[in-house]
Amino acid sequence: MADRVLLLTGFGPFPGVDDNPTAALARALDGLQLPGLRVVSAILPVAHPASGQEVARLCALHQPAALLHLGVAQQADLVRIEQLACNELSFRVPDTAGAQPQAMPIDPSLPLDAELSVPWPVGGLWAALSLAGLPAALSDDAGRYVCNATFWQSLRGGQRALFVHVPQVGAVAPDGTPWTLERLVHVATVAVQWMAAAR
Ligand code: PCA
Repeated sequence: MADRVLLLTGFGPFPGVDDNPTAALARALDGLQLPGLRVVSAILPVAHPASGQEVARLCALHQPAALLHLGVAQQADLVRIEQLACNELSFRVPDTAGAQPQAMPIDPSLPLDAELSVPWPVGGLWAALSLAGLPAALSDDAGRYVCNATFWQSLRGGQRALFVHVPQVGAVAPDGTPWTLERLVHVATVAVQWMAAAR
C-alpha cells in the first residue's frame, strides 16, 4: 500500500512579519519519509478564507492521514501547542487580502465563542519536545487571526489537524537559548515524528 500523507503547512509573510520562518520549515521537511508516512508540504497565504480553502484543496488532492499546521507567534518565547480553535475573527493587523474583521464568526451558524478541540493527545508532544530540549507549552489560545481561522476550518472539515505556533528566529527561550532556524526545524521534525507514532 502506498504511504499515507502527512500534510505539513507553513505560512507566507504578513504585516509585521516579512520572513515567516514557517515557510522555511515547510520547505525543509517536504518529502521527509517516515515509517508508512510521507510529508507533503505547502505554504499557505495569510488571508481568510483563502488559507482554509487552500487546505481543503490540498486535502482533496492528497487525502492526508494527518495535518500539521505551523505558524509563527510574534511575541512567543517558546513553542505553543494549540489545544483549541475558536470561531472568532478579530484581526490586530489586516490579512494579506486587506481584510481586518472584528468580532466576526468564522462559521456564522455557531456562536462567536464556540471552540473546537485538537484531536491529538498533545501532552505527549509536549513531553517529546521537552525531552529533546525544546521549550514548549500547551496553549488554549491560538489567537483570533489567520492561524486560528485555518485551524478552525481544518477541524470543522473533519481533519486530524494539529497546530503548533513557533517563536520568531532570534527570540530567546526562557532558559536563555536563542531560537535559530535549525532549532525550529528540530521542533517541526519532532512534531512530525511524534504524529507518525501517535496516529
Ligand atoms: N502567524 C499568524 C498567521 C500566519 C502566521 O504564521 C497567526 O498566528 O495567526
